[in-house]
Amino acid sequence: MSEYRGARPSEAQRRWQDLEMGMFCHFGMNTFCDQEWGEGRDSPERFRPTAFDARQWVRTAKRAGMKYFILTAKHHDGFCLWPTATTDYSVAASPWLNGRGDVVRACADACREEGIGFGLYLSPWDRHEPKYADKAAYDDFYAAQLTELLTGYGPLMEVWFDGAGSEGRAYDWPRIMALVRTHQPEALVFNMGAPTIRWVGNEDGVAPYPCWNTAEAARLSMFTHASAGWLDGTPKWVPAECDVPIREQHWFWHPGAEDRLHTLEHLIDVYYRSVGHGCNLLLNVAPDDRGLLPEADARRVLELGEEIRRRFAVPLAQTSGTGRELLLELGEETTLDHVVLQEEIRHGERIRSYAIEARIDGAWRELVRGSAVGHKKIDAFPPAPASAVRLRVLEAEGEPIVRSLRAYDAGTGPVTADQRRRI
Ligand code: FUL
Repeated sequence: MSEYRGARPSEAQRRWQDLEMGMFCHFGMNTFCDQEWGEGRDSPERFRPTAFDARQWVRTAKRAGMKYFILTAKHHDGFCLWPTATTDYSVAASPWLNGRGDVVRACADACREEGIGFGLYLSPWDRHEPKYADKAAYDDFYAAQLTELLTGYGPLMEVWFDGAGSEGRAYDWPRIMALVRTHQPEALVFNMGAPTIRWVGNEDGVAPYPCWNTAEAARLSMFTHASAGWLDGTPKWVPAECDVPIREQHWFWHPGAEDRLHTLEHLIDVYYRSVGHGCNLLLNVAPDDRGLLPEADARRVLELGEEIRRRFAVPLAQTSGTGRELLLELGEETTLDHVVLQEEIRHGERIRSYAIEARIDGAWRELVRGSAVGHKKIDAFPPAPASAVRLRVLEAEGEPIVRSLRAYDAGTGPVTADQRRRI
């Protein structure tokens, strides 16, 4: 058998991959101006949430099964959600709490109380700051902002660098990465600089299949096919994160746009094609101008969590093991419609192709075939009455090490040909 020579995750990456689902939270000046990309000219006067409650955001995330929460501390419009010393374009200049509020602090506290991970998004592109035109001056400015965030709010689990608007612009990445390493060595770095996680390449929340954890590059933004500039020719373990807003193409809240709220069915499909393809899902649920998650959005994300639990909390049976074949006896013949596979990724992603078979009336029948497993692969198929399930690894690099093979009867009914194609 060949030896596994591929990449392996760091401890921090492994922990992050186990989190599987996070909530993205776009909140800021845009929330009050019915826009997605402010130009940085809206007055801080407009930032006035009337019932701000970050606990409601974070509790909802937690109840929905999200294990981390990422806030836009500064979006492209340059408005800072914390009272920064770097600019007066921040919450400190707003009427909210007489300028004494701090959205970043409120979210950090709520995440700590609820016991979920906290991450921050700090847009490199800044449409407000005049220094943006002067590369060296802006690099200092950005480093100062990042330092405030890295040092003032406790442990950060992820730092999100958004490439949008930065196409063709160079920042001082060695300095930025040194700051992250010094102040938050455990934080995962999203897609720019020296990333430890990568963008999946679309804003639909879905990963292609296979989506290997090992990659050399990722797309920088929706506005270019260029990679983020970290391509150095060496394949690395950089798992993908799939981000998507719960309202179609609205990262920020807009009045009267409830009709864009994705259906539960759509979100479940997104889950299968993100987490079910071994990636993390970062689902954006945007607070409204009261500073609360809208009731309908909160309800929908809770329904999603509930449905995921309903389908996958209790397996019919499970096993783990090494080698090319793994048998899972189900005892009595029972109906199954899903198999969930996980590799022990601390040893890398070794499986290259596999088949899942079911013992039906004493004979083995193939249910599905796949390639990548990695952190997780969810396979759904038409309900089959079986007395056992068998994993057959068809191709592998090194000895396959399966963390778990689980069979489920999720009662989802027949799977359409279209769903099968997309699995
Ligand atoms: C994009 C941004 O331009 C959007 O406004 C949003 O923040 C999304 C997550 O990333 O690149």
